[in-house]
Amino acid sequence: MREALSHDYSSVQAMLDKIEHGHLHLAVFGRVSTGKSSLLNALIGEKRFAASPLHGETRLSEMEAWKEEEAGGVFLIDTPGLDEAGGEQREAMAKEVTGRADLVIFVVDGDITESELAALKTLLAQGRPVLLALNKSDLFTSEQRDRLLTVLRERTDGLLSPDHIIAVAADPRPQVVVEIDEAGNETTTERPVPPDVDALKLRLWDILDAEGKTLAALNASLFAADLSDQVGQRILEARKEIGERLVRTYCVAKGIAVAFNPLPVADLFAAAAIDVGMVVHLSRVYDLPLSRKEAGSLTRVIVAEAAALMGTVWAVHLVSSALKAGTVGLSTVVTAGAQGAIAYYSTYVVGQVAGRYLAQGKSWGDGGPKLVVKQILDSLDRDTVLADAKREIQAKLGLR
Ligand SMILES: Nc1nc2c(ncn2[C@@H]2O[C@H](COP(=O)(O)OP(=O)(O)OP(=O)(O)O)[C@@H](O)[C@H]2O)c(=O)[nH]1
Ligand SMILES: [Mg+2]
Repeated sequence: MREALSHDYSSVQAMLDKIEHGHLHLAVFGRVSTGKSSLLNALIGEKRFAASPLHGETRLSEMEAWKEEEAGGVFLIDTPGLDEAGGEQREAMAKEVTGRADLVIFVVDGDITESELAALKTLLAQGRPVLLALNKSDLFTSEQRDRLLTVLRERTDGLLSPDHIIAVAADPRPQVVVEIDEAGNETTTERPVPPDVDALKLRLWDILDAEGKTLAALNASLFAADLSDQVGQRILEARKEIGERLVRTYCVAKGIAVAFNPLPVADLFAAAAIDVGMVVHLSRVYDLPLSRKEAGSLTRVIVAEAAALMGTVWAVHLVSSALKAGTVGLSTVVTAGAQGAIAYYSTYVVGQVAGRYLAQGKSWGDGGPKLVVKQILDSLDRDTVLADAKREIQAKLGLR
């Protein structure tokens, strides 16, 4: 049983390690001046790579040392623009880039040329996923853009799946606003237009998901920004799913620890330590790390609110603790099982409430902790959770 539990713990640990230290390498590739450097900047929301209207901004001389920047566990690789000439060098570059990257974004700013198509084939031949980004889409009308996308999809038919071809605007031209005041004076101002790379990010996430690389991507800064958009929603769902798995692992561990701990006082003690450990881990899943002390205070707040709201269950817990202390033999086993299930339930509640608090960006919302705890308790079917608890604990014990 101990081994089975420690196995669960180490798989949780491995999951967290991947979230924290998992590395992802993402490269851009394409003709000169299509906006490769700009696209990387747009993805991470920071100007890390030099971009300019001059052709060949990212120089060929940098080829040996391609510019690589780390941004929260994701490594972005900027490459010099391809020339129309130089087929051999292009081949070599394409091979090298796929050797280093988990995923390549091929950037074009119009129809794809024969030499670009050749380079794309070389990239694909290395077996790495490739996305084709049609950049500078702000320079086209929506009809032109759609027509270009269709042409690109036709030309890459059989090479790329149509949904791997996406229109973006890494660095759109500012909007020119002309204002005329009462006196008839004209003033023109330029209003910056934000980059449009969300569709690309969504597709990136899908590919990483399909490759089993979402854990490594979870805290990568290109997915961490702006939780209000569609991408953020997907990331949040992934966090919730992982959080749920983590909470269940802790619930079983606590159920068993409590069921087998001979001293009721120690039961409650061990129980609290397990809950706090769970909250610390959960906070890392949400990339909002809490110290043990902070996790301890959070757990205390939740337990206090929950205890106030579900007095009877806690009473049962305590009664059962008392029973266990005062009797020996068979009754210990019987009450221990029930107690374990209740311990599981209480940890489940703590996990759900802490998860909600973290998912809301470390906030209780307007109703405070009381309302969140109440909503969680109302949403949980106690009998189902208790039945899950018994089944999962028994399954674990059966492994002995
Ligand atoms: N209108 C428009 N211009 C863009 C967009 N993205 C990039 N540009 C411009 O295109 C020019 C080239 O951008 P870079 O990011 O330097 O292109 P690059 O592919 O890295 O160029 P090299 O490193 O020289 O191969 C710059 O002037 C950018 O401002 C876009 O979405 N719309
Ligand atoms: Mg560049």
